[in-house]
Amino acid sequence: MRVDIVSIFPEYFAPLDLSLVGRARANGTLRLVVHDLRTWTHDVHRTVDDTPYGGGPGMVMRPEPWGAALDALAPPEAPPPRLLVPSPAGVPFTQALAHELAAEPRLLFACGRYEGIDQRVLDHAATRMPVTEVSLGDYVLFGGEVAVLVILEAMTRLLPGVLGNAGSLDDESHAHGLLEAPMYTKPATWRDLEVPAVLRSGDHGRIARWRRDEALARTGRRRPDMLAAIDPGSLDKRDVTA
Ligand code: 6GU
Repeated sequence: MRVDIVSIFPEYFAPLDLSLVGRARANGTLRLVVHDLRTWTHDVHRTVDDTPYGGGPGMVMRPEPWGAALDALAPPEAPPPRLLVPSPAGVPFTQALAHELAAEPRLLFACGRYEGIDQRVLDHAATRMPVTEVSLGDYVLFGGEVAVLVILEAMTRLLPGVLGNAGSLDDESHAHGLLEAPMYTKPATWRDLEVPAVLRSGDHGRIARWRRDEALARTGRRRPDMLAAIDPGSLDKRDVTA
């Protein structure tokens, strides 16, 4: 997959050289290029923002540098990328959206700062390519850079060949609309705390049943919204949701 990122803080993306995202880049699974928005400014101050029409606090990103950046990175004659714009006003980022993005051939992230990007940039881009404004959750960040790190990490681990044990995608939290059951490793006793005996029983049927019950109970306690959204047809009669 090819990914371009445009930001006024390209240094924010240094962590993308580390860990499994770094390995996906090194082996070519993920072709990622970070661009400085100020490349597309032409004044001596390399201005990217201005005061909002209609008044109000803060600054808005001017359309000209963004227009030039998108023209350069998504030229009208080439197959368009999917444009992602992190914003607290976007649609919620979910595991389902991460799967969607992992299946795209090309993504382009436009990181806004301040009060956001002049809306005409997104309206114009939408005449050329699919545009999705995406939010991490109900809180406000200074800008989209950290959101892009989060989105890329969630997406990269879904790319074919990135996870050594692809089975780990199967049980994890959010894979089936439930939170994952607690996990344990050796030693069996630590500071007088025991690993649940069922997990040491070798009885794979009982273990699966225990994990399913724990996942349901934990989801009910922590995320009643997720439990309420489960298709009742996906529950079986042994499922207890206490
Ligand atoms: Cl994607 N961007 C910003 N600036 N703030 C956010 C966000 C994104 N998601 C939650 N808060």
